[in-house]
Amino acid sequence: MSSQNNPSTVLESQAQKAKLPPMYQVVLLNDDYTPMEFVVIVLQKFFGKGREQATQIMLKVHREGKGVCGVYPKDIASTKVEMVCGFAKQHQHPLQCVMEET
Ligand code: TYC
Repeated sequence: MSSQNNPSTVLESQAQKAKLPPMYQVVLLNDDYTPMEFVVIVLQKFFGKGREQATQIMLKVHREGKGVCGVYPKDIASTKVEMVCGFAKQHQHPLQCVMEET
């Protein structure tokens, strides 16, 4: 039997073709005014990071200009961006957060 006619092969090839949804990085941008401690709190509160990892990500953003907080499907990434921007605004910090397709 050719592989084309074998039903299990047909199912397998369809499974291989099934596309994963596009994923988005949520990225924090550096600025000169947002306190370091506030950024650490944001990484813990919205991205589930521990204090140590949150501090490392914050320092990377501070030194390199930006850093990845997490990778999510589009609607989750978009919600995180809105929540972080809203939280920063409430506290009158200029912290910026954006999403980028991976
Ligand atoms: N650069 C800020 C400062 O010196 C700290 C900071 C880090 C701000 C990360 C934003 O995403 C950021 N207070």
